[in-house]
Amino acid sequence: VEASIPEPQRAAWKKFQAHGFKSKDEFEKEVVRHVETTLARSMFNCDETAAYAAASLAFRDRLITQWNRTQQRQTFSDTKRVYYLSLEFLMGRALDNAMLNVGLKNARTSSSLPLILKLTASAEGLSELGFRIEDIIEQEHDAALGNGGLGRLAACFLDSMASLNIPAWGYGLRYRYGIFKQEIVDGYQVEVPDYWLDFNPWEFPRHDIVVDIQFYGHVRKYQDEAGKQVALWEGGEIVKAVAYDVPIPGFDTQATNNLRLWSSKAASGEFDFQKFNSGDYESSVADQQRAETISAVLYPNDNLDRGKELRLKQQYFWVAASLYDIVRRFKKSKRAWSEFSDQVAIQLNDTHPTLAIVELQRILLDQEGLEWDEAWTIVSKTFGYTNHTVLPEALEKWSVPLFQNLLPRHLQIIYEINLYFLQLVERKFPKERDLLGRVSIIEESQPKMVRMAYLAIVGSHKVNGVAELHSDLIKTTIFKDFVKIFGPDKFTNVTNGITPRRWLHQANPRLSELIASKVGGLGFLKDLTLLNELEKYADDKEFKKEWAEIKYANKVKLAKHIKTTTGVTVNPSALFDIQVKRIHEYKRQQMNIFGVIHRYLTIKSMTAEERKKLAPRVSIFGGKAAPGYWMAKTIIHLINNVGSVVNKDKDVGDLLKVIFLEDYNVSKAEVIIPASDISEHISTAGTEASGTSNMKFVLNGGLIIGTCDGANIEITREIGENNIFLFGNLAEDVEDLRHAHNYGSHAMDPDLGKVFEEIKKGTFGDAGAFSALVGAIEDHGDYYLVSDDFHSYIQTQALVDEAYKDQDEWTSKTITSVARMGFFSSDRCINEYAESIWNVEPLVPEDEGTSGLGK
Ligand code: GL9
Repeated sequence: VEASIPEPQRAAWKKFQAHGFKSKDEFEKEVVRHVETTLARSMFNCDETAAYAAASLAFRDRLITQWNRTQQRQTFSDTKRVYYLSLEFLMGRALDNAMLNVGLKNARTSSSLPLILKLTASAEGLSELGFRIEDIIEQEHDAALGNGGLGRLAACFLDSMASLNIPAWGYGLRYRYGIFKQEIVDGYQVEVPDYWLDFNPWEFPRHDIVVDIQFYGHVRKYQDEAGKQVALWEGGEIVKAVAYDVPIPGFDTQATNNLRLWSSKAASGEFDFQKFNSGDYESSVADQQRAETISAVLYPNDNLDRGKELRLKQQYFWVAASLYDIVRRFKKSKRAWSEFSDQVAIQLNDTHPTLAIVELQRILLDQEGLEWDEAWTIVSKTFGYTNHTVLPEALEKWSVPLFQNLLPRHLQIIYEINLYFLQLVERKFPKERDLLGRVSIIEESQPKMVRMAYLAIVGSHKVNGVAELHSDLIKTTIFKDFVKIFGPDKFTNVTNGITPRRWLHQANPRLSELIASKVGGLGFLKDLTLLNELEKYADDKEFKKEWAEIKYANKVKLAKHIKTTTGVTVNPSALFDIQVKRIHEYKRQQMNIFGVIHRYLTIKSMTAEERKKLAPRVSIFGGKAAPGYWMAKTIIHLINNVGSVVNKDKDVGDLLKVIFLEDYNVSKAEVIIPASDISEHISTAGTEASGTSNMKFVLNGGLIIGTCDGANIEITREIGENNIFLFGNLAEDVEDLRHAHNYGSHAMDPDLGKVFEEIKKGTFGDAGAFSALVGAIEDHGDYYLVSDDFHSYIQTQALVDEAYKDQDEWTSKTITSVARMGFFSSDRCINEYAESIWNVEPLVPEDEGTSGLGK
């Protein structure tokens, strides 16, 4: 309060406050100012990098004033806030998004035109200064602080929360190295560090917001004067958490939320001078480096828990700093502790932040002096937990000895939480002795383990899965006992969604504008269900022509990218078949490449006449394998080897090309997704919790081939069975099939058998390199049911070929599908969280409501 400007001086202040750009000139003026003053360059040495920097800084200045006002508004109105705790935020690029979201608000009228104008204005402004906006946008390095779907979902949620005016903060880690950059060398994946912070205009270091984080040490228990048992966590070491803020602008609103990322720093700040002066140079910097290691790297695993101590350190570091911040903010309101969960909702993105439950209980007990029950009531009303996988290898467990050493007080609290929980279970189900062992937060193994998902369930008021099938599966499999204990209402579903701003408007501007011309402007970007107006154009000749032209142009763009990055020429008229996602056996890229080999063998066996009838296809793959996931790396190797054989085979020509795109990431996805005809979402039924790229592909006018898994099921329900190519066994049959593989006879699919023979012959390079990949299916139980699904996969691909020959009908299907995709906006998703889990209301800025975009 002391820091605020006195009333009489505020008028002067307001007069000079920054606002959104009122005109193109104003934007240009700011770009030039940043080039000449901030960057200390001139028109004689302003390259694209400098132009990117200056344009970003110009928009950043605007963002930060919006950000400040949003924060003030939230503080004054004293409303409930949401805190989204995620170890991953896969943001991608920010400039394009900032250009879309930063307002020329005052210039708005009652049509959606100003929005389009605004973008044209930025583009024209840059062009007047001698730059192409596309090239400037390309200069930005992706913020790749995530692995895949889980991290990108968090980024979409931030966009939706800001756009819906929900007072929300993201909390994460500011990794010095994001997900590694992938290079393909001689067909193999090579990992290169992603040093992305060289120049990052989108973050604001807050050197005044620093939190001390404690590790190791011991717990001393004693009775205070009043006779109360007190626990003191003492000793150990301190690391500092420094806040970096990233503004998150909403679309068509002034609201700008905050993403706070923590960076670790040695407590002393500098290296130890005493050690330095006494000649101990090495250890003087060692402490500093050890502290900075905590936020140095993102763990590159997808759907896998590795249980490394540094990872647990990261988790506690981030959770403790975030909770300190949240509690400090709450305490400023001077409310009673009993009102905490009326003011604060914390969402746990997977089990990674589960320690937050324990940390809040510790703060309330040890620092604020609340009684256990009072504290626990507050804690368990505050948290919600989202589960993102049923794969057993991904469910986090931490060894008790590791915990004991690193976080001794937290381990005590976990034991106590478990004790009270097990007592409750025993009271409810006195006869079921086995149940206690099954649901205990502590697994009685050697060594004992803390089961983080169980802790998250016990400490949260709601648990949700991310698609209908997935939410049903967690209730009937991994968390079955907990449904019995807490009742079914604690468990719910929120089907994932994607932001249409990035995944339609930014990635596919021409399609977005064509849609806007038919559905009454860009309002569909705020209410995606408005897309259903498109359905009446599914048979409109003129519209279909434009629609198909845009798809073709997007394919030409991708073909150029393929040419420059791989040297291979592909025909944009061929069917583009795309599978881009993390490489994982459960996602079954191996089935796709086996299918490609089958296609190749078929082509080779045909006469020239027969070949003429075939539909040409380009099979495109992309995705990273975790560096330690050998089988996934073998799949990448096979794809590349098949490509190098097929792509130069004269018999094949344009009929088949096989491409592996290096270093798949968010900005590449924005080019790849709009260019697809068909995309593959072919996980073993019951393994892909939701998938979100399936939604992106359909929204961009591509059809999908997929299994009855994750959100594919709901996509089918929305767009209709005729508009999707479904195949394969159902989730309910998987267990029996696996059992039969292991205990019955397991006959290989004959077509797959031929594919394997060819691999073993050495057609695609040294057969030994692929023996484990083939062996996993032939000899080791085929856990992912590749052989079981292969026949129906091949048959369904043949249906795709047939359907693609009727271009007219194909185009109609894609239009109908897009028209029916309204449900999959992350706005819908966030509204569901807000209503059924967080109980928060939007806080609409007073000067809003003039855009004419509605809703
Ligand atoms: C994932 C699931 O595998 C996906 O099916 C789901 O769409 C996303 C978002 O809910 O979550 N769970 C998971 O661990 N990952 C997912 O993508 N992997 C990572 O991205 C680390």
